[in-house]
Amino acid sequence: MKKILFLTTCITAFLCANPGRAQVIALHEGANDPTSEDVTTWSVDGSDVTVGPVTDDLGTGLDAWMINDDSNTGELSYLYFLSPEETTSLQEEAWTFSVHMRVVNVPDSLDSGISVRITDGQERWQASFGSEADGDPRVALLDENMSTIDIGTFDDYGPGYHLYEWKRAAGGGPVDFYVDGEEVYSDWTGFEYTLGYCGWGSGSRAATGNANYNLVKLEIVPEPASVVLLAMGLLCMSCVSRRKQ
Ligand SMILES: [Ca+2]
Ligand SMILES: [Ca+2]
Repeated sequence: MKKILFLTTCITAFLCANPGRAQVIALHEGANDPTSEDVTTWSVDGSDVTVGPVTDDLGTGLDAWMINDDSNTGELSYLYFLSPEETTSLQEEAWTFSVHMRVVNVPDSLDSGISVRITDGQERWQASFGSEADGDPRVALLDENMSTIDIGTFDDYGPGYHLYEWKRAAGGGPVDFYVDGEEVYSDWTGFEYTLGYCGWGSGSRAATGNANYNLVKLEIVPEPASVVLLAMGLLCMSCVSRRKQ
């Protein structure tokens, strides 16, 4: 029984010290050039778009990487292609894809001039961004038929940086979409797609858009539930064992 109690104590202590240990799969940070970052080397897809570092953007203290598609001929995105193991992880485990960015032009028509997408080799969840005249962001998600989902407006959100998050629970299923920590669209089914990757930038030659990306991060977020259940089970066993003595 002492061994079980010791194990339970160790697991509980570990959980307290490591709540939800995450595994980062892809990362862009600040004004780093995406083609030469520490964690992830992003590949460039496209051309004829102005890109470059931005420091202390609007005096916010935030650094970013600018992707300014201002032509009807150019398009450029940064892509990270998942390994087979990472693709399987995205299909089976819980993950979050986070993008902290601002739409620069006001207003900016809502189209694929600013496009962010994530796929798990089976489904693709794609969002496009624009802005209203007063700077509030505009967001469009594509459904399983590649039609635009109306997720409402973001009045009073204002110009500047916002955190957009794609969150999926373990075991597959739909994605929930968050803006600044608030769940704004639930049970999002993406469209069928067989390549595993995440990408951000301009996804259209015809469309235009300018965005500054402070953060792009894809991470596996282990759900602590299974470990908690194990700890609880061990705790129960130790209690039963104690009663028997
Ligand atoms: Ca374009
Ligand atoms: Ca646009």
